This record gives sequence, C-alpha cells and structure tokens, in this order.
Amino acid sequence: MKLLLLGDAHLRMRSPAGRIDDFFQTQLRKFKQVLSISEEHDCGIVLQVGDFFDSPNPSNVLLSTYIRLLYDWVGANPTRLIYAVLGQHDMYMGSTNIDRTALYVVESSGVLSIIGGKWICGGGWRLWGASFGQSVPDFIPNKDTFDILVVHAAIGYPLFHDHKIQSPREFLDAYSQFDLIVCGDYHYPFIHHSDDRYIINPGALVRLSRSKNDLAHKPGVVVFDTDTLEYKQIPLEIEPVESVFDLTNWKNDVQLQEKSSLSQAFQSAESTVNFEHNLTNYFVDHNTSEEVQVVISETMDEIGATSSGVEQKTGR
Ligand SMILES: [Mn+2]
Repeated sequence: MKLLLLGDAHLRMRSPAGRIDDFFQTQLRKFKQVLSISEEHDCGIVLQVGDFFDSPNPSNVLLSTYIRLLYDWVGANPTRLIYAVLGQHDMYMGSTNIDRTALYVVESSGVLSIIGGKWICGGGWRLWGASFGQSVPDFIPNKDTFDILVVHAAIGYPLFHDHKIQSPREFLDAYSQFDLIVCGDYHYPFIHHSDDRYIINPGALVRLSRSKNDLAHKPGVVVFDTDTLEYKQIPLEIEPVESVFDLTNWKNDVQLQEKSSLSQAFQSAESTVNFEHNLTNYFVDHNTSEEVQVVISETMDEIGATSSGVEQKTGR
C-alpha cells in the first residue's frame, strides 16, 4: 500500500505577516499539487498530521473550497480517503471537544476521516491516531500487521536555545509497537529509522513566517510504500522566498528577526499551556466579578472550549 504523507497544512484565508503573494491561492495551488502527486504515485490514502486548518473556525469560503476539492478527488475514485488527526490549531484552545471544529465539519462531509485511539483496519495494516494532547494508543504488537501511528506532538530537533523537544529517535524507541510513525506540529521535515521502523515528518505545506527556519524550508510531501518500506520525498513547486515574502530590510533588521523567532518560540510554548487553568488564575489575580466569569465560561461552553461537557468525539 502506498501512502502520501502530508504535514501541517495551516489552511487559512488571510496571509500571514510578511507574505506578499495571494496566500489563499498559493495554498490552494499547493494542495492541488499534493492531490496530483497522490494520483501520480497511486496513493489511495493520504495521511495528514494535524493543523489541517490554521484555526478551528475558518471562514465558510475556505471550508467549502476544501470540501469541494476533496469531494472531487474522492468522487473520482471512491476508495480514496484522507485520514487526519487534530493539531492544536484545529482545536478550541486545546479542547478535545471536536464536534464544533471545522475539521469535524470536513469529516461530516465524508471526504476525510479523523483517526482516534481505536484503529482503523485495512488488509494487513492498522492505522492509529493521537491528536494534539492525546496519549498514544498502547497495544500488544502484532507482527502480522503493519501498524501506523499519526500523531501531532512536539517531536523534532531544537530550534532555539533551550528548546525542549523530544527527538525523533527517542519517540521511535518509546513507541515500539508501531512500524511507521508519521508526525506533525514541528514544521520541518525529517526521516529517521531504526532497522525497519520509521518516523517521518513530511514538513509543513507552507512557509508561514520570516523566521530563519521558515525561509530555508522547502515544502514537500513523502510517499511511503508499506510493502517495500521504500519512501520518496517529493518537493512541491514553490516560488523563491523573495517573491512571496517582503524581505525589505529584513537581513539588517535584527528586531524583526527576533520578533519572528520569539513568535516561533511562543507557538511552541503555547502547546503546553492550559488555557482554562490560566484563565482561572487570572480571575483570582484580578478579582474578576462573578458576572463576568459566568459570561466567559458560558461562551467557552458554547464554542466547545472547555475540557468537560460534550463527549469527546475522537477515538472512534
Ligand atoms: Mn503547526
């Protein structure tokens, strides 16, 4: 079976700071390229590592554009499907209540399947998922099945001083029940293997910032054959950084560069923050009136941002 591995996509309407191209169109073009590559290489299954969207509630224009695109792709060959987990960007402040998220709408349209803690089975292979913040499914390995994990978690190589991140090797060793681990969250590609077991991050679909790492990033996808364990990194056609980013004074502007790496650091730190916990602390520190607290918690319930309440929908 051939899989197409797709990294963090961060589909969004508005251009990130510093992008001077029509970002929506650029991203759409790239996504179409990904689907074409899946056809060329005969990959019936696309595995997407989370952060499919840049936010849990993108505009209807964005949502319908991608549902239609995938609908046509699946319609041309109904055995095709995209499997995905949720990244923190797909969720409301890390909440595992996914039924109000855009990715759940995409799943409900039948063109994508969210993978949870229980496996989805094919002939001779099993697919498991761990969305952001979820624990990795534990099971007794079966040597007759090829077990695949798709996970959104901080795995990679340090990007800045004191960056605490689990290395691909550590992660691969820690979860030896899997033959292939496909991961996202970290935006830069890597492939690491230990004997016949692989951990792969295909890298983000887009360059989102003017950080040093993003400017050097070459978006691409990975085609992986589970029968032969052969893989191929396929670069996407992209424009040179100078055509898509405003780099005027960039090289001399240390402040701007620092700001960009700081925002990268913050994005990473954000992944360990518990919003509800911080909010409660804020209420205490600022003597917030009960009336205001009620309004805020009702709003959070309404958007599905609280960790209690609606039953968790992943894990099917
Ligand atoms: Mn991401």
